[in-house]
Amino acid sequence: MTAPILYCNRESGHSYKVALALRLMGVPYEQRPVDLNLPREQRSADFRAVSLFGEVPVYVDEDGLAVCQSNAILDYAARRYAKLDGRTPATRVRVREWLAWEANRLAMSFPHLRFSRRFTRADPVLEAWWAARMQSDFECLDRHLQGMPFLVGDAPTIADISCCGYLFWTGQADVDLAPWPAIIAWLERIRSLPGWSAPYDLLIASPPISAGTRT
Ligand SMILES: N[C@@H](CCC(=O)N[C@@H](CS)C(=O)NCC(=O)O)C(=O)O
Repeated sequence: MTAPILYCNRESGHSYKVALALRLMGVPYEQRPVDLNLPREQRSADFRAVSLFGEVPVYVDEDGLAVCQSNAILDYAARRYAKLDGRTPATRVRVREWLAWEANRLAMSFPHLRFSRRFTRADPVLEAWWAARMQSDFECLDRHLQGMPFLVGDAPTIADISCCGYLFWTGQADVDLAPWPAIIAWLERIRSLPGWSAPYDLLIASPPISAGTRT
């Protein structure tokens, strides 16, 4: 058995989700940065060998099993380490519903808007579409969090970790969270969890995103 490895990038909120979950679970592992400026076929051979889709994050566990896709990794880690999961079959189902929602909704709006505004500008029509979709996603999240400390009840789960992954970077996209106070309060609760660390404190240095890079 060897220490698990997380292939990641410092500007990737999907990588941050996994790094944060492992930190909160107390799982020791090694981070290996991936240069996202390079075409996929030029990325390191060890990364290409484990990355089914050519993207970060990829987690390689103690037994050498490689798991791709941030939410699949969160699901795997919650089961393997028996942490940050629902306590009953019904709540574990709720947790996975949020993972699927995040992948289809949240991950398709704000991360793209942030990448466009911070790194490589996309077509304004696309930006407008992401911004509109983000509004609707943030409204859904905010509505759900009103009167509920975490997405699935009283304790944090991988659902929270998945959905918060990019939201500590709203300032980078000039998005003000003021219209969504329940999200602000929820992020504050996540920040207060023992072991919480901000994205740039948790993820090791990677080659900076170059002008023109698209992900
Ligand atoms: N659905 C994937 C998305 C992963 C993703 O978009 N990764 C980006 C960085 S955040 C990436 O590796 N981009 C580089 C590339 O596609 O070549 C997940 O949840 O892990």
